Amino acid sequence: MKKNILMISLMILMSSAVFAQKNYLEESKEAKTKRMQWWDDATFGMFIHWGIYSVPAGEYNGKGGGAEWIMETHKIPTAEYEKYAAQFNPQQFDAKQWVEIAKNAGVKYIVITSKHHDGFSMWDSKLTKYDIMDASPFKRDILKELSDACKAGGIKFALYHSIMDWHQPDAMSKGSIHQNTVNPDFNKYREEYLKPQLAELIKKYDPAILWFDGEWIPEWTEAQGKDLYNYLRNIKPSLIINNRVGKGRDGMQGVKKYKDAAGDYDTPEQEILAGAGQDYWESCMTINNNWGYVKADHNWKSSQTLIDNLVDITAKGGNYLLNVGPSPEGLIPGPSVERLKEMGDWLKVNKEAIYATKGGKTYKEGEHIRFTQSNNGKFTYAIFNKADNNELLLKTVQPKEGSKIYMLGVKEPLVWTKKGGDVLIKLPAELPCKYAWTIKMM
Ligand code: H79
Repeated sequence: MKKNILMISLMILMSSAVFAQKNYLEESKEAKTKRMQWWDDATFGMFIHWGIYSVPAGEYNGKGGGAEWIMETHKIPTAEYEKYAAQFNPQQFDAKQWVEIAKNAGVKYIVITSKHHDGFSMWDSKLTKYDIMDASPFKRDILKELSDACKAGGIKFALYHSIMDWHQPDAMSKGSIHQNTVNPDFNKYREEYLKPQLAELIKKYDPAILWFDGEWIPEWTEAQGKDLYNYLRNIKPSLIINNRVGKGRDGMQGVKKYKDAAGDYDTPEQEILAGAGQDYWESCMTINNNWGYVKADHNWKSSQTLIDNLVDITAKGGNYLLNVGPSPEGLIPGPSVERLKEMGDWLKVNKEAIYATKGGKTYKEGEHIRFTQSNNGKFTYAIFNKADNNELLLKTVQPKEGSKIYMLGVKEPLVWTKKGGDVLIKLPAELPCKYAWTIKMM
């Protein structure tokens, strides 16, 4: 009898140890909504692609091509590529300045590369010598400096991390040219390198988001993605994780291929969804042609395009993750800074129509008008980027009978009249900003 009780209590003890790992894949909708709230309200983030690939800056042996992919583009042998680590010495890196730039842009979160596909770790990892502290002369904890500056500046700090790794022998994917082992053991890489490195990152830098990439290699499976998702949220329950943790991404459009795919949000890359998204989603886009720093890339998007993108994405219920690629000296390129500043100036006037808003079913009218709604549903915002004859004609969304309507950044209410079934709004003689303007109505 006594023996039986002992056995039963032992079994209960063992099973509770097993179930101490919570299954976050079965999170309720309410819990997810709560966890995602800050992210949903943030709307605008800054992506930073920075690593030792900024040293070659898009050129190898006199030939152009490749940025953060340069190792693959030019089939650079591992031993040769490693030499860039010894040259990476960004003396002008100033985390506070980067955060200032982000804040002036109106950015609410930063996602920086802790490790890209090249496998170089941008922090002092106990698991490798191929990292910024052991292999570079810089000897500074970049991620700590940046995460501290973010915390001080009220900006969320997040990390991009590549599952694919061209440097770890056990991670060598089928068909990879960076084959430096005979029998790669992917499970070993996963259990003894990838997961412990991520645990290290969470412990040291407390990221709000983990942004995975490089999940398309054949060794990575949806089951491994779900396992990783759960592993990470058990370490930090409030963590937000993108959909590239698993295999659910459907091409560059980045939306879920199947319903129970792992990850909290979809990740269209270099494109914006054609209509309002069904799930949480974020468009990541470059500000010129490349993610990583490329000396010869001067193809900067105009401030008009960047603001139009932000408005379009917001109206469709998504977030905009806009990238910068800092130089090997540690500077965010001037043309990026200028454009970000223009966005920030625009947001100072129009922020109410962007942050903490919902995209609507009616998210646009024609090519020049987009609609957003305040989270509480009280206000509708019509954002337009073409102001002809000092008037605006609205056909689809109308103000409440007898209500006052305003332009953000202008004190006096605007005069409006019904014209047939449409609404004609007289615009102020002087507009409060460049690029696009917002009508606020009930
Ligand atoms: O980090 C930046 C790029 O280096 C990285 N993602 C951004 C954020 C990137 N990696 N690859 N690509 C961009 C393009 C790769 C596309 C493909 Fe595919 C991978 C084509 C086939 C495999 C996309 C994913 C389409 C199918 C799976």
